[in-house]
Amino acid sequence: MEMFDRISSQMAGWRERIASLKEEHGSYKVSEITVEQLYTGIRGVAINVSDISYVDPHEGIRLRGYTIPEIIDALPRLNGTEIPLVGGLYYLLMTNKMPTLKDALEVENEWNQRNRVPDYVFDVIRRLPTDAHPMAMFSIALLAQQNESVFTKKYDEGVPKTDYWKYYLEDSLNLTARLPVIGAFIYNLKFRQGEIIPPDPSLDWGANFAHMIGKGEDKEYQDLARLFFILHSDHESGNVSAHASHLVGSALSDVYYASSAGINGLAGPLHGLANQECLKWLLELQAAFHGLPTRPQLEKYLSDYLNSNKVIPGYGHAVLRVTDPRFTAQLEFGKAHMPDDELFKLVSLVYECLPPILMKNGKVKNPLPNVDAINGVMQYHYGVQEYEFYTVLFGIGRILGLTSHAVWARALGKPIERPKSLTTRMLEDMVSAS
Ligand code: CMX
Repeated sequence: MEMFDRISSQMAGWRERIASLKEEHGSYKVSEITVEQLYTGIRGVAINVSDISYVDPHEGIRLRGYTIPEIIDALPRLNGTEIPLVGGLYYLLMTNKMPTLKDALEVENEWNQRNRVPDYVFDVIRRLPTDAHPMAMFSIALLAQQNESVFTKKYDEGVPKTDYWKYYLEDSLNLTARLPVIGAFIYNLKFRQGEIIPPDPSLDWGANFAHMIGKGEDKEYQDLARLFFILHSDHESGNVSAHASHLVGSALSDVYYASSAGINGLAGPLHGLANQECLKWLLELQAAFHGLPTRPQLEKYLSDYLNSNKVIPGYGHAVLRVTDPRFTAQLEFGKAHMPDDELFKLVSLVYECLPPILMKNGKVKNPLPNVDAINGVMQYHYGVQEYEFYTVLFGIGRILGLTSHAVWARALGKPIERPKSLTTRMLEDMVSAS
C-alpha cells in the first residue's frame, strides 16, 4: 500500500534529524516553567513535538503545513462534490504528502475493505443503560475491540521496536475504517429506533456515515459530513484528547486503548463536549426571545449571562488568539447553504455581539469563537438535532489525528512519557531560597 511505503521511506530521514538534534543540541532550553504555569494547567509550556499539525495562535491550525482554507482547496474531491474526500486528509496526515485523487481513493478503498464491525461491539453498546451518553458508548465501543489489536499480538511475539509503527498503522486503518459504522450505530440505536443501515461499498467514508444515519440521498449533508470530519481531525498534540491519547500510547498501549483515552478527554465540556453545550445554549437563547433577538436585546442577555459567572460554550481558546479558522470554514458553508436558517443567523449575530462583551468582561484571553460555536448548528439544520450526539461526530474526526500521531510516535521511537510532580513545600522552599 502506498501509504505504508511513503511512511517507511521517510522514516530514516526523520530519525536522523531527531538524533542529530538530540546529539548536538540536547541541552538547548526550549521552554521554562513558572510557578504560575504549574498551577494553571501547564498552559503554553512546550512539552512535545508534532510534525503533523501546529496551532499558530494568530493563524490557527496548520495540518502538515497547510491552513484550513488551503486544505479544503487542495485535497482531492469526487466529481460533483464540494468538499474533499476524508481519505485524502488521512493520507496527508499520515504521509506528509498532498494526495492525488488516486491516493485518496486508495485509502477510501482500504477503509471499505476493513469496515466490518464485529457483532460483539454492537452487543456491548446495546447492553449499556438507555441513558448512557453517546460518548461513553463510543469510547466503550472502541475499547471493546482491543482484543483485535495486531500490534499487541506482534508485541507478544517479540517483533523489533523499529517495526512497531507498522502494526500501529494496521490497527489504525482497521479502527478508523469502522468509526462511521460505530458512530451511525450509536445514533440509530439512541435516536432512530435502532434501524441498521449497512455501509455502502460504493460510498466514501464521509458519505457512508451520512448514508448510515439515513441521509444517503442528501448530497449537501454528505458534504457537510466530510467537512465536519476534516475540520475536527487534528489540533496539534497539546490539547486534552491528543495529549491523553499520546500519553497512554507512550506506555505502548495500542491504538484502541489510546484512542478510547483520547475520546474520554474529548467528552469534557471544556473540550469537545462544548459543541453539545453550545447548541443547547443557542436553543435556550432562541427560546428566550421566541426567535431572533434584536442586537440590544442580545447584548443585554449576553452581559447578564456572563455576570452570572457562567461560561459561554464555543468561545475562548487556550492557544488561539484569532477566530478559529475551523469556525470560519463552517460559517462560509452556512452562508452558502443555510443563510436563512434562524439558528445560523443567531450564531452570526452572537459572533457580532459577543467578542466586545467578553473583552469588556476582562477575564477571557481570547474573546473569539472556536470550532464548537457553530458545528452543532450545521448538523441541526440538516435534521441531526439530537445534540448529545455531536461530540461523537467530533470524535470520529479526531481519531484520524490521534492515530496519525500514534503511528508516528512509534515510528520515531518516542519513549514512555514521565514528567515530574513537586510538592507545595518544595516550591515554597525553592522560592524562599531564590
Ligand atoms: N465564557 C465565559 N468565561 C470564559 C470563557 C467563556 N467562553 N472562556 C474563558 N473564560 C474564563 C475562564 O473560565 C477563566 O475564568 P477564571 O479565571 O474565573 O477561571 C478566564 O476566562 C480565563 O480563561 P482563559 O485563560 O481565557 O481560557 P483557558 O485557557 O483557561 O480556557 C477554554 C480555554 C476553551 C477552556 C475556555 O475559553 C472555555 O471554557 N471556553 C468555553 C468552552 C469551550 O468552548 N471549549 C471548547 C474549546 C475548543 C475545543 O477544545 O473543542
